[in-house]
Amino acid sequence: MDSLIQKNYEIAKEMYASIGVDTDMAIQKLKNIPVSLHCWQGDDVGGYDQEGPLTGGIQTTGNYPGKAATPQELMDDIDQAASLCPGKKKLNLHACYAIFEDGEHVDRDKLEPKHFKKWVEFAKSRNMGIDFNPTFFSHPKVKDGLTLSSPDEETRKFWIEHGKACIRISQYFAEETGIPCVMNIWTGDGFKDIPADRMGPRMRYKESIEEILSEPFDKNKVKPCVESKVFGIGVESFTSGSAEFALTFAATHDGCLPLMDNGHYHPTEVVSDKIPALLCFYPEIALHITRGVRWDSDHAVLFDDETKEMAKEIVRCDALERVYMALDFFDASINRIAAWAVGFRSWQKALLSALCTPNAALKKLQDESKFTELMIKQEEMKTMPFGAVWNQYCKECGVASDHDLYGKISAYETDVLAKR
Ligand SMILES: [Mn+2]
Repeated sequence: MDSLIQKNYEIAKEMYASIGVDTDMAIQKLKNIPVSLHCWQGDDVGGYDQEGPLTGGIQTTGNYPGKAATPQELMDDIDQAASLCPGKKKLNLHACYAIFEDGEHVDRDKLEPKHFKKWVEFAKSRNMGIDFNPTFFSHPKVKDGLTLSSPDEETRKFWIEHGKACIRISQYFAEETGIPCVMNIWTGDGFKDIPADRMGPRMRYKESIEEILSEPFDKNKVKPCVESKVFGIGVESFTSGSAEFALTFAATHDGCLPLMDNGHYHPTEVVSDKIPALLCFYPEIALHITRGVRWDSDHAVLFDDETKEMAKEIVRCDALERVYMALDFFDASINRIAAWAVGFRSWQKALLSALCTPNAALKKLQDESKFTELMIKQEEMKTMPFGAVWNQYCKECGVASDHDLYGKISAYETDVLAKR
């Protein structure tokens, strides 16, 4: 198989060279681009700090056996998933994944770096940076579906303190790993039915985030983001953190980045088109890469047209250093390791495919209004031997080919997951 991959790659390399693409360079480049792997695919967004249901208008569907039930199981599963993913990884944690020891337990407003020490050890020994997310859901102090935009002062205060604690923890992650920590603020705050006041909750949300960001931090180490959402389950009519709210907040607050999750827009909107629009104004932006099916269903990312288009925009805008890329999905209806691996690999494929595209030549055709030629050239790209380049990349990274992926996942399921 190895010699077949090599032979195929040599031919593919020549074919790409004929259209001005250096596939060796594309492969080398992709090896150093970090993509954040989200811990919450492994246990259906469960976490360890409370026993209640998943709230915040999000839902994990399915009950595939073998879910990670402890921090150790989750770490083992992340290791297994990472071993199947080519390329550079970062670890993405939610605050609800705090690891308490010796019977200690603190509420979310009192979280400290020490509660994430084990995760830091895990990440450091694997040369991974850490991204972080305050958890503004799945908690008894979410009052009537509201947190940072609640009219109840005590509720709002609690969640502000949680946000501030998370800034301190993010700074700790950056200092320990030597890699900046992207800290994303998202709440499911909103209303099921038509509100009588839309501005009130948004003003409170704005002031709450401002209070969180008043916690001192080093802007080179902590990258706070605001993530918007159009609706959630039980939050169909209004969200405090709408697209306009989040974008404008980031635009008007120094050091704050907008974060776009491609499951968080009306189904016919595409984030690929929003990426270059934001890059005209923001020095840096952040992404949550997912696959929504009719709604924010958080299916595992596939190598589909919109995924490819998003990667193309990042690459052809020469913005790989300006876009923080993280995965965000949770499918419990399939093997969770497979969900992670297929999702991560699909995004890697999309990036590699974008790096194997003669972007400058295609742009030139557009600028010269040669639209017939542009259409034909863009169609030609679709049948180039990309699979051969992908197989070579996986081989160089020492991970399974697509052909061997299921066997590896199946073996881990038999040896580990089935015994839980
Ligand atoms: Mn998201």
